Amino acid sequence: MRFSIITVSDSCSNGTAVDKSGPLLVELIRESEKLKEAPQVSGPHLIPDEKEEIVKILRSLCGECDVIITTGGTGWAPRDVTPEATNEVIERRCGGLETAIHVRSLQITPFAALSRLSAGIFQKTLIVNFPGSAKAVKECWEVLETVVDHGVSLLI
Ligand code: MTE
Ligand code: CU1
Repeated sequence: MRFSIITVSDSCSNGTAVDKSGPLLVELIRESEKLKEAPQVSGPHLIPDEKEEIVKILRSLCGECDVIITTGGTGWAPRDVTPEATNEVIERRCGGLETAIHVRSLQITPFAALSRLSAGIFQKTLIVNFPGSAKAVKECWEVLETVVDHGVSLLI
């Protein structure tokens, strides 16, 4: 399975903060013991919180990977637009996956209610938004890693 990781963050993309979540997610995927086959992982690609830039990179990565995971930009701040960009690209919403992530996350923190994360399919590629913190990335990956092999096998 081919994964691409996108970190959506103004401060990380302009160099005023260091991206921790993107590299952590790459490592979690590479070291996953639940995936049936060794994954290929590209990224993290660093993108500012600009809807058109997010749409552009999502469209360009779709042809070349099975799963795109974004981290960041899912909250309530005015510049949090990752779900809107994702919704512009996807053809079919994966509401069950969104719910699974939310249910698990809410067992850990009530602040999970503040994420507007989206998940859906464009052609044969799954796109999933995770929140931006390293903690959230780890928790959300634990949900996705359990179902992603079976899910992606259905896309082909
Ligand atoms: N989900 C999980 N599993 N764990 C978390 O710590 N943090 C929440 C929420 N979802 C969190 C979580 C918080 S505090 C916010 S503000 C939102 O995700 C949005 O985060 P984002 O703007 O970085 O995407
Ligand atoms: Cu928060």
